Amino acid sequence: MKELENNIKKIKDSCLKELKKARSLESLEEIRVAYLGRSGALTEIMSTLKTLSLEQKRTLGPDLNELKKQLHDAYESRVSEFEKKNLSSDALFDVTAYKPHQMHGSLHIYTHIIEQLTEIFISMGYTIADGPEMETEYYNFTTLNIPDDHPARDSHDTFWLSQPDRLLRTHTSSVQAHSMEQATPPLAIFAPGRCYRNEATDASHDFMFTQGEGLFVDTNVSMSQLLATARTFLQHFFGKEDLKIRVRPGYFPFVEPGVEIDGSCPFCSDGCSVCKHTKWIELLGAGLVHPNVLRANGIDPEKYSGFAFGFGIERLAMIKYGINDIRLFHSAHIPFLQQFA
Ligand code: FA5
Repeated sequence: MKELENNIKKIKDSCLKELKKARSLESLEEIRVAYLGRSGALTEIMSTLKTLSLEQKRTLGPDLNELKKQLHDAYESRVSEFEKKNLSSDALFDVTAYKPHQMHGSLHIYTHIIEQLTEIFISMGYTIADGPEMETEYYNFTTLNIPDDHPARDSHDTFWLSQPDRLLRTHTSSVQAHSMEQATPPLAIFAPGRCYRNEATDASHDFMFTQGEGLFVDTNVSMSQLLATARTFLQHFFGKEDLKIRVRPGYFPFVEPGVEIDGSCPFCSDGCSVCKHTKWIELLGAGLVHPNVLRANGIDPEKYSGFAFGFGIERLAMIKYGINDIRLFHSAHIPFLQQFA
């Protein structure tokens, strides 16, 4: 009898303790089954009552019934605590709540600019091309008539990767060879994309920036076609029909002759701060595709010729929108970005 009473006390204490410690409705249910369920500890003890004497039954019977009720009440009260808690967290979530100054996401200026550029080139019959940002020396330099020992390699401040013969492309001119490999002339591609140079950053230089590259290869391609294309593109981009261009000699190993193309300042006719009072702004590097580049990509330079041009996309956007620091582009500076929403 004494042992039975001890067991009953143990069951009571451990059940109440476990109910108190329970952290979920699931564990409460497990405790209920373990003590009050059909083969639970308390139920089993109750079933031994029948083996006791009448007098013992009279003493223990009501006690066990009282304990059963007590444990059941303790269980119910913990369940309702959990239910209340869940209800109150649901109540905090009001799907109809309206937050008056909610911030809206918007397209990034890169997306806007690249869309503008691609639309212009598509309207001129160009295809949009893409190439890898992690390049080989071959596509970034060698096939572009920049052999191993060429000094132009130094001017590109290359990020070399730890994998052999892998680098982050320094310009989108690397897409030229990929495109020529995939198609036979005539071909007209425009390739916008990210480039990397291991340079100190300042208001007009970044270590990561974007360029746009144009390439046109056909029979009898001439400098006048290049200039007409450049002018048409710049007039559309700046929304200025009377924008003029001027050409200066320039050197890029993959074009011959090479030129730098300036545009007349889209904001003034007699000098302003944008053009540094010169009335002209440097906009594109360009030229006729070097015969070595055509040859390296399986195109006969006796039969075909081409032109190529390239420019910094941020620099064009900075001129168009009066942005004074290139680092703002990937600064995640919300007030800056919202201006282009
Ligand atoms: C080139 O990269 C040539 N591939 C362009 C080209 C293509 C010439 C086809 C001829 C024919 P350059 O190194 O000058 O050229 O870079 C072109 C433009 O990229 C620059 O005028 C500038 O607008 C932009 N650019 C270059 N370096 C940076 C930099 N660190 N940060 C931001 N923009 C840059």
